[in-house]
Amino acid sequence: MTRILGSLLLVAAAGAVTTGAAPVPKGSPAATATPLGQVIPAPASAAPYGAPYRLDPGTRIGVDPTREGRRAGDQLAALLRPATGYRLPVTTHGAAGIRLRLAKGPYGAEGYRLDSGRWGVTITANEPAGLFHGVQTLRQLLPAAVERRTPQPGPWLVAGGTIKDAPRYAWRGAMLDVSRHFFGVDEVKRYVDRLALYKFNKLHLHLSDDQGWRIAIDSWPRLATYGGSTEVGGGPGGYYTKADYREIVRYAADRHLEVVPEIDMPSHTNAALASYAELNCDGVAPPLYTGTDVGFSSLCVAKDRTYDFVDDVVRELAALTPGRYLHIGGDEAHSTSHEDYVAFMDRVQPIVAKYGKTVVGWHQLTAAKPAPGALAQYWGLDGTSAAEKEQVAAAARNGTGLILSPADRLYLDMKYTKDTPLGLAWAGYVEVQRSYDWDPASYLPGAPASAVRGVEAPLWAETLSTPEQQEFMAFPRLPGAAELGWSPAATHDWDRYKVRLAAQAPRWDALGIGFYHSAQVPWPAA
Ligand code: TNX
Repeated sequence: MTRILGSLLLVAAAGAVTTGAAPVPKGSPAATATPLGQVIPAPASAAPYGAPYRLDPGTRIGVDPTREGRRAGDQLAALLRPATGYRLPVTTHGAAGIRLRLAKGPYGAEGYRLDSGRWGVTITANEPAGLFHGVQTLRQLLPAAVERRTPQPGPWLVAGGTIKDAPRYAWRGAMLDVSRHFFGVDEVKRYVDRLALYKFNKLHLHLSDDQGWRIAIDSWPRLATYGGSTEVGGGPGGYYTKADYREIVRYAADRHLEVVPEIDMPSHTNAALASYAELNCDGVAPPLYTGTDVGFSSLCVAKDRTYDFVDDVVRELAALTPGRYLHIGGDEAHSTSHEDYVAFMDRVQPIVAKYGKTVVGWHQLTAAKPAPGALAQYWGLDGTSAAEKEQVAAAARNGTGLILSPADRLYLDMKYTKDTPLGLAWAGYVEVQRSYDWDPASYLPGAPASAVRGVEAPLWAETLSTPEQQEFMAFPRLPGAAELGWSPAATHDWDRYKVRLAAQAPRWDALGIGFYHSAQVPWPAA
């Protein structure tokens, strides 16, 4: 009821705005501001009141006189200039319609407060990350046309009121599989742009698998030059030079995403085994692999040389990684005995620690002894055996943190329905409601809610080879993952969520995102 009243007030107020610019025509749909809470992920609280702010050609962006303050202002200006056509100077003094302020308050490391009214919009945060997330909220409060890169008519209204917002979880991840098919630097940046809009803060890159090794390692150069030379289906593959990789890390960091690199071990290693015969127990390099089977390859657990290799790779990768985490895979080691698996993880986890990083592993790591502080990424599904779930839950009770990526909820490579032209279906079909409608805190029986560090949506690429295909599988499920990671449990409600989700469609159109038009979502008429 309050929500409806709020929107009515906004509509009324929008018609009455007089800022000196041309009057807003009454009844024109563009003349009403997006309701304050109509954002994904849902903010922790949104209290609409008063008149909206209207950007005009004289709007200035006021920032703190610090490097970080200026950078946040420059990013906002770059976002708004093309569609508004306004100059939007970024200034450290004098009046400004939009203010970005770094100031101590109850916002946490990533939270922010947004105040808006006829007088302007102010976003306040403790940290630059909070300002950035607040800017993403402001972006979604503006009309979808703001995403276009050519001048649009406006008007540019921001509903009046106050949003106080902070994330539920510290880990809000998305994973790209760049191994099964290779995606270049620009393609990764494009996905990062999508993630930033929804307040994700981790970009997990699956950098090695049977079909391709994608990161240059100076001490083992053939990993990339040979091991990276193909992909599923036999295409040319590719790899990131260290300069490429640093560019991805920088681009992500500018958008407050931390890159989590993964080298999957001891299985999923055919590309490495093919590149160096000495890594094989029998000393014979297998051919490169371009199929889609899993679990057939293994590093030679008994050979010391294997750990020289792991040490070199982890050392070079850690040096490229400003973030705290390094993912060592550990899934589907079907051709490694349990004893060998445990022995391998006992030797590899200390190497990660030696180079100053914290281990993340797929949840099979809990069959070994996870290192202190390690995180396990759970990718089971409803049908996973009770024993396997309990193994993970027991580790969680023992202090291992959990990242939840249930395959039948958050695997973005699962088909939506039987008719989806792309993707796999081993975890079933995952429609939009199924993907969204669960609670991370109570998801895994026997795991304490406090063990859950957050959620992550992986996008495996056996069937995906273009950004358009990635986006079709990611949208509209990716924003749901973002909301599970960010929004308080109290805001979780499919019937309301689907309305907010539908309202994103014009924004995706403006951004050139081709999404799956799920029949579960009340999309606006085209
Ligand atoms: C399982 S999830 C895998 C991947 C596949 C994916 C396909 C996980 C840790 N392993 O190797 O690409 O399924 O959906």
